Amino acid sequence: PKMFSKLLRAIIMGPPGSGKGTISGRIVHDFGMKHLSSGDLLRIQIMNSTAAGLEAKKFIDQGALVPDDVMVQLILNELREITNHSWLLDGFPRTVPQAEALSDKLDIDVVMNLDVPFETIKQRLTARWVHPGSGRVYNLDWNPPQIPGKDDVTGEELIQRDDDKPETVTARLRNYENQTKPLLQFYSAAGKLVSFHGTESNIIYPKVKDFLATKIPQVADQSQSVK
Ligand code: G5P
Ligand code: MG
Repeated sequence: PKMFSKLLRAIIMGPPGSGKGTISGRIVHDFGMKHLSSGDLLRIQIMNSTAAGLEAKKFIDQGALVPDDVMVQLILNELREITNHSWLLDGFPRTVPQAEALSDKLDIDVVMNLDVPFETIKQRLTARWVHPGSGRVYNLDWNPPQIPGKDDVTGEELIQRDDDKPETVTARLRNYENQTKPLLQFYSAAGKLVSFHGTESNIIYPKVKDFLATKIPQVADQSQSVK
């Protein structure tokens, strides 16, 4: 309906460790979009030992992709719940069949691709620590937590992801190349793709912000249009 025509449906893509979570956190802060990370969702399912979580863990720990049907069901269920808010999808879709299943159900407005070289990425991931409850990400070299090992906001324990071991990172990058990169062509052909090239999130983010500002009303307008 017209009322919600200002809502934006956006996807953020990029190889493992390219800064999707980091940039998404800034977008949420500046634009108030809802952030839905497929990886965070899976990790919550694993923590809660759900059937889907236990099944997914086998793939994640090997750096392989979780089967399409499991992912499509999981994400579409979540998106159905967000009816009156702009959203930002992070980590989904990751294969062409996932993208097709999504576009069968919903129109996507923009796809932002973080084009960060593999060499930059590899060393980042072994220094990453995360807050499992919120998905907040830290890096011991780059943005360490204020108190070592603790989340800045809640004070809860940070953990390292099981799939950040060097050999698993290599598998994730290979799978990105083979299975996810073809999506760039899919969204470029649909006229949705915008790429941001760089090696530093602090340099990439201002460009993302300028771009999104042309697509989405500022936070104040947003909260008015939402309720
Ligand atoms: P995820 O969770 O989606 P990935 O591999 O796509 O995992 P990841 O690792 O979460 O992506 P990111 O979000 O792109 O990376 O990057 P980030 O966390 O923001 O930044 C990485 C690190 O670099 C952090 O420590 C951060 O602080 C630091 N950093 C950021 N910017 C800079 C900078 O400028 N400089 C420096 N020095 N550091 C910086 O998926 C996990 C698994 O779940 C399954 C798969 O098995 C996948 O492997 N899965 C799916 N399977 C099938 N289909 C799907 N749709 C799936 N979604 C998830
Ligand atoms: Mg992430």
